[in-house]
Amino acid sequence: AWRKYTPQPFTTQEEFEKEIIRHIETTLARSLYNCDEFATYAGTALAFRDRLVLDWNKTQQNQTFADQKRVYYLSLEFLMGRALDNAMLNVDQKDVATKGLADLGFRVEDIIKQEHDAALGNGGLGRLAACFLDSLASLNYPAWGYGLRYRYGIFKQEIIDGYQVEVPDYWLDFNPWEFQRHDVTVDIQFYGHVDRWQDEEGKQHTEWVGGEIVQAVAFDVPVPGYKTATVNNLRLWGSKAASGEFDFQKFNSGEYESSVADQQSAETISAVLYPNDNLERGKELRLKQQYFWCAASLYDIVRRFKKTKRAWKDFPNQVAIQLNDTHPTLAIPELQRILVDIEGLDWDEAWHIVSKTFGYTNHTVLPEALEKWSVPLMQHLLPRHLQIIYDINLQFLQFVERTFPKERELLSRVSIIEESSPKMVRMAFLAIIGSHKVNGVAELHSDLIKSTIFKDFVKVFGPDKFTNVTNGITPRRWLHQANPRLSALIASKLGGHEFLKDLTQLHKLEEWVDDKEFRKEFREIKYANKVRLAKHIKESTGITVNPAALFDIQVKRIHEYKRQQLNIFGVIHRYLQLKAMTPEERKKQVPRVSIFGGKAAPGYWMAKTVIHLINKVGDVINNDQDIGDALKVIFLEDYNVSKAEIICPASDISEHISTAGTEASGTSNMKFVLNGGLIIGTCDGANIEITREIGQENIFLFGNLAENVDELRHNHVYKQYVLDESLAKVFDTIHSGTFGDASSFTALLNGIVEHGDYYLVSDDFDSYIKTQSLIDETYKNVEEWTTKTITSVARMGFFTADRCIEEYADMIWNVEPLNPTKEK
Ligand code: 26Q
Repeated sequence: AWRKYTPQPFTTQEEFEKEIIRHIETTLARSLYNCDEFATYAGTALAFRDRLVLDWNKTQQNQTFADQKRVYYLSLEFLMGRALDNAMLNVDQKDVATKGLADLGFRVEDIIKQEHDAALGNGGLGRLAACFLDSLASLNYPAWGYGLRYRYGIFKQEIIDGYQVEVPDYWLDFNPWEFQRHDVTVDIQFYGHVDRWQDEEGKQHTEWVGGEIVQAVAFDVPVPGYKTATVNNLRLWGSKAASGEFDFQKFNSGEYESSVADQQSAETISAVLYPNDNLERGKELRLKQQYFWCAASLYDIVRRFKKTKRAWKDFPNQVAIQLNDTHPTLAIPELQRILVDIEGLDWDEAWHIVSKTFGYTNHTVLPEALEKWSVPLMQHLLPRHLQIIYDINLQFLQFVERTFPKERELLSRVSIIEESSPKMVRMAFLAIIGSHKVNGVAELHSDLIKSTIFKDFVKVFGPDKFTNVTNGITPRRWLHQANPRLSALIASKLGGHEFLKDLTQLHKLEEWVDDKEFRKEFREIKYANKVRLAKHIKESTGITVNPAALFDIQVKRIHEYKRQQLNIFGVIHRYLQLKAMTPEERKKQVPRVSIFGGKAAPGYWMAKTVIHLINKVGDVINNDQDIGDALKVIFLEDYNVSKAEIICPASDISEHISTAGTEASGTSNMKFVLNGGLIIGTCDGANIEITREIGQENIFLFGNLAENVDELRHNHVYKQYVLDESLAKVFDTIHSGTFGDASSFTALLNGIVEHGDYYLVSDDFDSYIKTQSLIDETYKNVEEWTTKTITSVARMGFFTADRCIEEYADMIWNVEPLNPTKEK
């Protein structure tokens, strides 16, 4: 029996103020007379943390007591952003905090800004994990996240002379949101060798004897749900030297330096997030990170299961483990090793348990992003796991051979081991074989993986093993927190904020689409959000932009497949057209601000060239007296979650223009539309489903379709190709040195003109600029634009992460929510 929960409030504003002051004076030992914004942030965070912690403890106790199936979400990335604003809103006490802080002489926005983003991720995959945690808690699922506690998150990006410069992101100076669990540690081994022996009864035993031991220490982060007492746990593992006999002896025997070096080498494992997004690069330390985190998490999960004293065959009824991409795939051979080598189960029994426990989510079809590890490296670092992988493969290939006896080539195609030199372990194949369900993240993507990279596995396992769960976003952070005025306006029409927990209710907004007052307020909110972004642009770049201009935004990791180059070529084309006009004609054009943001992987030279080009083009256009407000080009440095919260509510148009078939889903497309912006996009990823939901009259689609990509690529290589005339003019302008030393950009242009234009920029250019003109025309009609944006918001209910989580829970995890109990 459970009662509906209303979060425990700070009874009064005075009580809240008292709590802040108590923390500042005692916990932080600071005098109120020199209490700056940072100390006030710290005091406020600690006051709210206190509110979460009691519910957190109770949730964990409740989940243990209920003893039902739990979900474990394994992700190497959790892009959480800031926690304080989210905590205030989830416990529904932001108004009290705002008033209390005002009373103490501070503005709540200034206090919230003091917090450092938790930036433990690269982009979409990491942010998806964070949205899922929010939904899991908000829907009361018993769920834990497991990740790594990186000392350095994704680097901070500075733009210096138009170039990206990476600065380390040390974020742990003061982090009130984590609790180190000194009592929760796991020793993790690496290297070493494998022993085999037979006992008296003739039973075979296998034991991996490690060479290096590193200790994993748990750091727990509370994850509050929205207006519920459920506070789930995100457990991040930090690495440190194991404090064994050995090190102690080393230390005492005068090998001080080498003992310190061991310490540092152990701490290196969780030191830094790899900054590649959609690219893998076979580095030993990355593999060490993966094993360290998988082994610690599984030890923890198995320990928790063993406390229930259930039989092993019950394991998959108690535990669902979701693999966020292939990064945690080693969890599969690790669980098999625990069950066979340590717990003494026979192979088949163990494998049955393993393959019922895991689910695998694929996030990419790009070949360069598919993880492969060299066999020699794995042999060296994880000798027992390599044996287990070979045994899994043997069993699997024997099964394939029995089922398809006539198809010899099929065996090498589906083998976990790629017969290259050196041999490679294909992690995606291992993940498929070791899981009971495999899902893609949008319909097109889920179809594509079935017909391309995993085609043979559909044949081997049948189509039911493969499914789709289209991504979603949490409306709490991406509407209520990022755009409080729009959230309040919607609430005023829908009878409160309930829609934030059932986003399909948004459809009722369509009843208001013709309401004059509503439309006016809706537009005013968009304008105010653009003013807020314009202010941020002024502060960070010194450039003044006109908030009445059309804000055209593309923010995401910089990658050739996402085609920021197409966007900037389009900007140059616009500039050339404006230059060719008379001042009178120019005045009649819709003024535009083209805004870019995003990080390039530090070793991704072409992506860095694109950033450089955007900045150089901006320098020229922004300082051209002829152009004035007609066109501005902005590169916002250090795009991250907290900046996205300012950016997403401020778009008129956002760009999601990947080569068709390359962007698995995209999630920022959803954030922009939910905040009343329209999209220019290709028929790719979730854009297709967004179109289906909001109506094709409300989205600006352009470009070639995924089904034609192969043929177009082929044509570039084997047929005479004439470059689109407008694009040729753009290239001539770059070549002429208009944007500085042209040689900086030759590789970028040659990739298109001479080397096959792999991402089909030239094929889509004409369609792109025509669609941009259509956008200008449409924007001139304020009423038409308003109708499109309101209608789109009303139809975005499908894209809540809550819907995703319910789909995972039903189709993949088979778990039920556990409603919180709360004593008054
Ligand atoms: C792999 C090996 C070694 C080092 C790094 C990596 C690595 C790291 C991050 C590989 C891939 C990633 C990130 C991928 C990613 O963010 N994919 C995005 O996932 C989103 C959520 O599903 C989708 O919306 C995007 O379309 C997809 O690009």
